[in-house]
Amino acid sequence: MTASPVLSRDADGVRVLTIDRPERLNALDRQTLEALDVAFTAAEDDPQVRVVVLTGAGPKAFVAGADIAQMAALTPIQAHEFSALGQRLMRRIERLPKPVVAMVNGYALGGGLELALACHLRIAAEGTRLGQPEVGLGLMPGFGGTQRLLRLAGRGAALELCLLGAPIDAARALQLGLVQRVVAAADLETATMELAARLAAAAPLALRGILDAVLAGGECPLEEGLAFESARFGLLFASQDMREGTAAFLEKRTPRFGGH
Ligand code: DAK
Repeated sequence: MTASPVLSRDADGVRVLTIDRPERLNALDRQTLEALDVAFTAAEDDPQVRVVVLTGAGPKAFVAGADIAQMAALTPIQAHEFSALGQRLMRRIERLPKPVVAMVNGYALGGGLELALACHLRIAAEGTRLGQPEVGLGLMPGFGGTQRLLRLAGRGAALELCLLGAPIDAARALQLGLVQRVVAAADLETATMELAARLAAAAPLALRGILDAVLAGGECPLEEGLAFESARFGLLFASQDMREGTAAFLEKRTPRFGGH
């Protein structure tokens, strides 16, 4: 049996998934996309998992893109299937009812940036370079990059990144809102795990409501988004965690959320 290209470890409600192809700068081949799909499905199904952190093995790259060597040999039908597999994975991540944090530890290019953009939050190391260089290969983003860049950073930034294909540095990515935080490479893991621990201690049903409402709001008119938010807000009043959170505030103590 060959080893999975995705490593998984758990720590206090946080599942850390590591794409483990450092010799290929963690490029996404079919096997890796399939393994990620399995890993995210398992994380969703496991009630012990409250937060997922996604990263790449080695010091150089988060993910340097789709695997160009594998992609170059695809027929149009296979390319369509490859794109569908990738897009399904990105959608699964984006729709995961638990926060997913991308720990971007180096190059996030092409499919790698698209993967990071599908996560809910991104924290990047200084020195990271992010971009959509597909145009240089005679291609265009195929895992949702045009759409998620547009929604996150606006039309100008999406067109700049995709049309020119030139990578940007972490500081510019922060300025564009593509990443939420930039830290020194040596501090990346600690900073990410602190963020993840904070999310793991929060009320899971409240997080889920927020994730669902923000995602839905990006895809529908304001009136529908507001109605969705009200419905989900009301639903939280049926949760024990809402009772616990408000009681803890009034009793001046730290709440303990059980996810019910
Ligand atoms: N795929 C395959 N191998 C890769 C790779 C990639 N994306 N990126 C790097 N590698 C391999 C290199 O070939 C090299 O292998 P060896 O030569 O050692 O055998 C090894 O990883 C180390 O890389 P380098 O030697 O190149 O390392 P450097 O530090 O010199 O350069 C680099 C790092 C990131 C600047 C460079 O490796 C690079 O430019 N990599 C390619 C980046 C890129 O163009 N990424 C975008 C890929 S295209 C679609 C669906 C999805 C997509 C498209 C269509 N549909 C089917 C519709 C998505 C496309 C993409 O993501």
